Amino acid sequence: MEQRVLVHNADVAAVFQQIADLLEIEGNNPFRIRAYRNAARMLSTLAPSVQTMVEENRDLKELPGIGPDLAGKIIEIVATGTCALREQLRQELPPAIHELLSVPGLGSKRVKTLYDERNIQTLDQLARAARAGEISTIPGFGQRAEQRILEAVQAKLSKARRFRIDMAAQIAEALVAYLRAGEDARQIEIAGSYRRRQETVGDLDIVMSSARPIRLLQRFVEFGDVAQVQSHGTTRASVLLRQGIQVDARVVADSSFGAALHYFTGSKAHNIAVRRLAQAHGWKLNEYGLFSNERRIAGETEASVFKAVGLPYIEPELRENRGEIEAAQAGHLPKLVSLTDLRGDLHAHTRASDGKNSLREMALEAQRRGFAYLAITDHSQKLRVAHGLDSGALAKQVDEIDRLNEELSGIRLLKGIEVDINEDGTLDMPDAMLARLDIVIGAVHSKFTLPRERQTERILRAMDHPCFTLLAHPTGRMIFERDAYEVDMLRIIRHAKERGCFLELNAQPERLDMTDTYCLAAKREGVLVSIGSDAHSVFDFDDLRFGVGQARRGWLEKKDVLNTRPLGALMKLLGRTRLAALST
Ligand code: DGT
Ligand code: CA
Ligand code: CA
Repeated sequence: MEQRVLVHNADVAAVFQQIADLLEIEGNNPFRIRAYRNAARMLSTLAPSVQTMVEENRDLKELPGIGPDLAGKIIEIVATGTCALREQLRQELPPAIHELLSVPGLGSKRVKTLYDERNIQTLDQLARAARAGEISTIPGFGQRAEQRILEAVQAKLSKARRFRIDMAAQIAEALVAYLRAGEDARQIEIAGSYRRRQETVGDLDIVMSSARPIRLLQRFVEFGDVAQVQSHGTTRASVLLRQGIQVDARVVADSSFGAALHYFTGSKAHNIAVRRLAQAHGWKLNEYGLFSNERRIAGETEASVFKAVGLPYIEPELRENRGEIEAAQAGHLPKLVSLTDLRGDLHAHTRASDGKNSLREMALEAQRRGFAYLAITDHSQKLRVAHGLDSGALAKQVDEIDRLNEELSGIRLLKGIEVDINEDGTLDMPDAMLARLDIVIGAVHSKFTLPRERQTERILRAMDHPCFTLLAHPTGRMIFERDAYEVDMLRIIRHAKERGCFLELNAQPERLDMTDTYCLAAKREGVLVSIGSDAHSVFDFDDLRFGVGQARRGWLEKKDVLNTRPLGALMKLLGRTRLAALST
């Protein structure tokens, strides 16, 4: 049974208003524009529902100002939620220009002027022009208008912003601790993209159960970081924190907690797929539970919901409708790697290059954390900004590592380097020095703009070096700052397989490079992934958890991750690289 989607008169009015705006930006016939505006105004105050009128086959031309053309549009909007004309106009104009209309104080006339006079098409361009004082010089704008536009557009831009997982984690953890201290919450989980460990989140979604929801939500809106309370009811509330991130909170009864947690964890695509399974039984699944008619058959835990629709528990990181439902049905869900599976870390820096701590401090911290091994991989000399090591300095460090290894118990320091891959694919360190090391991490730190073919060849040639073990941050992307360089990752993954070397999943939250999909590709091709902290201080080992989150999104299991191996097995694998290279 199709559920009837409610289309309010205001929804139809909004489509007409937008058509009028877009026609006006385009400089269309004023009479036509006015017809849409008048119809929008009429609809926004009309008592009878046009949706009902359409369903009852009533004649829409009875309505004031509605001729055959607009009547047809209303029918189209009621049926589809939009209409062909609006979609066509959206395509003809610069794709982002309708965003400008959403800036308070900017009507279509002003947007058209900004477009005609200064070719402003996006919110970013508008903010830049306002900051540069270019708006106040346009007739009809003036300095006050410019200031108001700047403020409005900045507020808008910050709303559209996403936040890195590490920033979200800080806030989420503080908020959860604060809510727990209030003792009104029985269960608390941050759901949404955060729980699915996406590398960035749009907002935070918090799901709680409580017998005292009103007191709990009162405490929530009084959280110290709240800058603005956007809504505050008896079962839900939304706040904007001073960091610019929004938090949505919902409180349900314990009997609904699992269903609510599942619903608000998403992803939406996953939810839709699970709901379809429920519907196949004639059941209804929503945030309150799984229902057969009015009877709740599951919902207290997520596992109960999955079980009722015939599935084993599916980890949040897998819930993207990327095959997890089918894998669950077939009993082929991966057993995802966890932080405690990691036996050590293969990428760390010391004060010898650009790290903040000494070799000894890094070693002691790794020991304290129970690592079986830590690879010391400072930069090579080509990376001047990082005070990279030349062959002599590295030889000195290698001796120091030998001494420390004799002194320390329970942990083995591996001798390594994060060596620059030169433009021609050679490595920035003499072969004789590389041959003395346990691990050679190659990295691209320059010439990011080489054409795809050359960038790929550069990396493949580096992997051909018999000492090459591991490719650091394979695509070079920095979240929000720098795109990945152009490179053929599938060829690189396959070449790594051929050469017996490995790929890094760099755990720094600004990198998280490789992405989840590349992790999955590496797994499929049988290439082990090293989750490396790339620590530049003793605190950075904490970043490993973000790397593990990304690895889990990429379906990686313990066996797919290089640094889950005990020391002995690891050393064999690292040695095999060389043998594979030498045998070809
Ligand atoms: P974000 O915040 O953009 O990083 O991504 P999410 O996944 O956290 O999305 P959000 O905050 O809009 O909504 C949280 C979850 O709520 C989402 O993952 C799934 C669920 N949800 C939201 N809207 C819908 C919907 O229209 N249908 C269904 N089935 N689920 C929805
Ligand atoms: Ca969210
Ligand atoms: Ca949300």
